[in-house]
Amino acid sequence: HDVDIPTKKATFGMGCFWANDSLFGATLGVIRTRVGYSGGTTKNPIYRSIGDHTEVIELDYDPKTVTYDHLLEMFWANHEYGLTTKLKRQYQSMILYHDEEQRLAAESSYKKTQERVNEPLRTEIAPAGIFYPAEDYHQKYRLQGHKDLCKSLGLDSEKLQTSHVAARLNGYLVGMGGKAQFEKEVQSLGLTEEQAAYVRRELERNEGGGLSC
Ligand code: MHO
Repeated sequence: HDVDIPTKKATFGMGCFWANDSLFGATLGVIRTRVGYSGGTTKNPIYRSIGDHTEVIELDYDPKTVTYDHLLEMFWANHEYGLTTKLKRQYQSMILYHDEEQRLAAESSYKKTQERVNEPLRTEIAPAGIFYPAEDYHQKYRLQGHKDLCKSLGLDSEKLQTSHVAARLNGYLVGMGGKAQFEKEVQSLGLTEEQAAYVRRELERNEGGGLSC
């Protein structure tokens, strides 16, 4: 691990996991991200044979910097969960909790959201079970579109799931997090001048553009 502080896990299904990887990767307090399949019962799912699993994102977050409640707010604000949209199981809205505290917070945020939107929600709340990491090419998907940058960062299969800087850049490159936050922490990311300039340019080009999949 390139950032070694105590973290907790959070797991969410919020549609296509590429977008959520970028959204949370640029969120302060999120240390590492990885995408995968969970929430089902079939063995060893892969992208082309996902079984009854769902695309989810797994976060390692620093609870001193970002609260689970804040992550839940981001969950509700950034995907489809109402009855009006018919979703495949692959894109099921889902909160997989890791302890009792997360379960209570998830259930209470669900109630609040239901009162606000005043329609039944499709969101499933369940204990986190086995998480199957997705194939390498799905990890930090937006970052991997920048081959030279990836090469210069020395990202291997393991680092695609454990690198803090990879999580951050995967967000910044598509405009998540924003320029002000990037400038505040760019020193601590350990980038070369050239890498920083490249990311800054992409960030400026994409900021405000929103997420797409
Ligand atoms: N539209 C994309 C979705 C990818 S996703 C990780 C595709 O069909 O490839 O579900």
